[in-house]
Amino acid sequence: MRYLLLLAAILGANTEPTDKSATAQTAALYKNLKKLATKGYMFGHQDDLAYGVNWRYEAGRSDVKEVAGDYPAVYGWELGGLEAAQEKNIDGVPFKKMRQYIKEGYERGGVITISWHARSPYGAEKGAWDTTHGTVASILPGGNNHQLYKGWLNELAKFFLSLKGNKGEMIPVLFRPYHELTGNWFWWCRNACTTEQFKVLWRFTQYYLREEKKVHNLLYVYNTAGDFKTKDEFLERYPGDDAVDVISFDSYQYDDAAKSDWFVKNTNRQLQLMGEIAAEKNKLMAIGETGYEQIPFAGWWTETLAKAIGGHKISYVLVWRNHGYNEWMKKMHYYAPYKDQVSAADFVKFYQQENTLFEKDVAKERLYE
Ligand code: BMA
Repeated sequence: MRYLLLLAAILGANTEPTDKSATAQTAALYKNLKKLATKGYMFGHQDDLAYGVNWRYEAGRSDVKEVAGDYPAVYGWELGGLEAAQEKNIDGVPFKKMRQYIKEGYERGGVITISWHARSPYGAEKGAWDTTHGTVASILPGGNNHQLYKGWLNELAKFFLSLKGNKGEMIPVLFRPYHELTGNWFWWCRNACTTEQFKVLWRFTQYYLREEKKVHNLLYVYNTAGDFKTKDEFLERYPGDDAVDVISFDSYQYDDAAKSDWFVKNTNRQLQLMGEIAAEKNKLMAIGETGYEQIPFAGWWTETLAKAIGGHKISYVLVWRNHGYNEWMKKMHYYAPYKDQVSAADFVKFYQQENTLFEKDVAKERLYE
């Protein structure tokens, strides 16, 4: 009996977020997401309420809703550009509108996650994709861009603190800074800074937002690229159990899903590895980003994605944005189906699966109470 109580105490102890001063709603969200992960996984979509393949900024619209009859459970938003006090983010979404969309999703009971493609102070053109200038070293304490970096964080803090629900409470956010950190394409990636520098960057950022700016409505999401092969690789730049609430990776389908089972097998294997880490550390886990651009395989949702996740207890999976035709890429760029898209019927089946959760499902859970 004594051992059982002890065990319960140890297991129970970890239903609190790492921020000991987290707002009541943020702490409730963390606790409820842990419970929810035993029942199923939430479906998320980047920029869902702002635009879709054939429309932009039309109130109430959502490609996901127009196919499945329900909004996604998780809404992804992107802050790139906010650090430079821009009015619109790198994908043209005005921050003013974004704030409103965040509030709408939250008030309906959905969950908000935010990424940040911050531009390097050296990379006027390449922005977040500038990997050659030692940006991280320059923005850490003692570096010549450190004051500038604090200015960026001031902008972020202002934004996070401005996210308020109808009762004036702060809206909780799953913040996923410095994502795909094991890759080689962003200035915070493995090829652009040392392991130690990365950890200091993470911990300084968190310290500054929490302690200096009093931002207490964030759960922190650690996010690697889809390239890790071992638990050690996944954890190489992990900044500490006291600094991370959710562990995750991003992984996309690049080969032909109709012919290849690589994505299913690889995602399965990675969820197995990440699942072991999540169990050891008692953390939530998620697929931060995924997708198959233009979803050319009609059965991708039930035949590929659902199978790739299998029985793994993830909190959510988020697919990337429905930009539509992208002038710069010279191709269609979208990851969720829209009305009459080739995978739309299969998406409805995916929606109907017992363990996929959309907004109506999570609204019932009252995640913030
Ligand atoms: C990428 C693409 C880009 C976009 C960036 C940040 O995957 O969608 O068009 O600018 O994400 O959202």
